[in-house]
Amino acid sequence: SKPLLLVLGDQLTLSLPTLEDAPTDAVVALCEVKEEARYVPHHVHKIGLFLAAMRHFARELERKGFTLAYSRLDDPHNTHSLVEEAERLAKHHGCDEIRVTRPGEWRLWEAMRQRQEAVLPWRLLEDTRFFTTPADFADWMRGRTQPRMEYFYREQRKRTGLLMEGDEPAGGQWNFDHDNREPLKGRTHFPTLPHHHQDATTRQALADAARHFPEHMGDITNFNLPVTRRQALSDLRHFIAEALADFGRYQDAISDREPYLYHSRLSAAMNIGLLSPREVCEAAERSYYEKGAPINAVEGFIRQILGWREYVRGLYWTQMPGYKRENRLNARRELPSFYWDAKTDLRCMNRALQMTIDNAYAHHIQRLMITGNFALLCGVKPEALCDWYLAVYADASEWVELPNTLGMVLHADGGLMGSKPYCASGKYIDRMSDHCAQCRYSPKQLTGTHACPFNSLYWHFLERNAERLQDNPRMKLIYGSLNRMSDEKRDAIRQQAESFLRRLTPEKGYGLPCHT
Ligand code: FAD
Ligand code: DLZ
Repeated sequence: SKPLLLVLGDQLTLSLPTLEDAPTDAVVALCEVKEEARYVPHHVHKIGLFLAAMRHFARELERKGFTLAYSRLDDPHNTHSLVEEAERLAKHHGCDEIRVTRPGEWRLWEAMRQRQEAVLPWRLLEDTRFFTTPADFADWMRGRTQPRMEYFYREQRKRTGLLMEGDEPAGGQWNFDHDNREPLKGRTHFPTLPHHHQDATTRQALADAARHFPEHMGDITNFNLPVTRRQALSDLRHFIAEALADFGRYQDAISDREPYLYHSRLSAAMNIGLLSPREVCEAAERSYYEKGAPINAVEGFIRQILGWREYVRGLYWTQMPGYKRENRLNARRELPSFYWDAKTDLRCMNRALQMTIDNAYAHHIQRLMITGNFALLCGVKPEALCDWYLAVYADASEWVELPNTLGMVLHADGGLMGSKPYCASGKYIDRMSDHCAQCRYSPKQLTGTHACPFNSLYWHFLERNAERLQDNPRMKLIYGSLNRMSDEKRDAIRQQAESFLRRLTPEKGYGLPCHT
């Protein structure tokens, strides 16, 4: 047979199953299509990243001797749909089947499965670039009524041998999270990211992204993501040498000025295939054994990749398609319009949103405890928030975005991602960041014109969801505090929160920026 080997924009890995054992007459296809940039309005950095990385990867494939069919956005015959484009190219090149590795999103997997015998056979291959397959995860899930990441992670450590000394975890503990909660307390110097050279291919790809999608979030001129394996490896080396040692202790810290702190910013490169999660974990492990990097940092970092990243992917593939429709806290509110333009006088929200607009990046605690927490407290509906997270971050693909947003942030999945919601008041934000000193609201006040809105929203959220949450053993203490409040105090908080919620302007239309 003569196959068309379809490589998707987030499958830019030479060892991809699609490319294995390719017959000499096989044609490798990469397709730039507008549908993938528009099904949610992706940040222009994200589109630029995909276009640039796909074009560089195509060159590498040609250098390796593959025959290539490459559809550009400007090609007049481009159908602008991945499935249709693959079928068009297959027909054009006389191929008799299409092979593709499992895509990162259910919608494409389903579309491909439905086409299996329609025009010509589609052969779907398992993605081997993760530590576990969906089938491995389904085995682990079997019989568990309350799956927890921590237990999955320990098995992953044993299975891979990462940070294992015989049967024991390195450093004598599985998890060093209690050492990883320090605020920055006056630290002002942080590692600066490598600046990546932009060659003609990259410059053209970025220009094409900006020209085709001018209404999307972001300004392409400050793009600095790695678009080749070489650039991604340079980011990895930089992280290991400059930031890993402090990754642990400042993992939960938030800064008013600095977007990256001691985070790796490797997610986009890993998600599109430029780096393998295994080599990233192994690089961190080597730094522990050979360079004396602290165990709390190395274990914390490896847990994010070997634990969380695999866990969310396993949940995604075992729970879809029903997972996307979950809304256990019955949240109905539209997304506030300032998620698209950062025009809000809440300092922490303004900074997290502006950094997102500037870099198509926010670190985990900004995503979870600032923009996510705010949406949770306000009762924003899952589909609106999930579409936003999917659109604005360069690393966003539904397999990883959805469980984090719908599950971890909105607690809409009945507790698969977390045994309690990550809800917090202004007090938490004040403890972990330096935003509040520069904000017009005070985290110390609960009601009144200067009170931090997170405070009244926090209690309002707990009151609104009491029926669902108050029997959760991890929420008992906080519901005890709520129940001890006087009726007058509860009324005042309710009024404060409801007046704030009434003033929120919903985003206009589906996902697109509301500025005109
Ligand atoms: P680091 O802090 O340096 O962490 C190292 C690596 O660990 C990351 O690169 C990532 O691969 C992995 N990781 C860390 N936390 C998680 C997690 N919760 N789930 C999965 N992997 C994790 N991550 C994405 O890759 N794509 C997304 O679309 C995405 N959406 C998110 C949405 C929300 C609401 C939240 C709360 C988190 C989301 N995350 C997502 C997880 C996490 O925030 C990002 O992986 C991280 O911020 C990327 O930055 P980094 O590479 O500097 O990470
Ligand atoms: C995100 C994205 C964008 C913006 N553009 C393309 C594209 O033109 N061609 C392509 O193959 N992939 C693109 N992607 C990534 C896909 O959306 C991704 O492969 C699926 O979401 C599955 O993970």
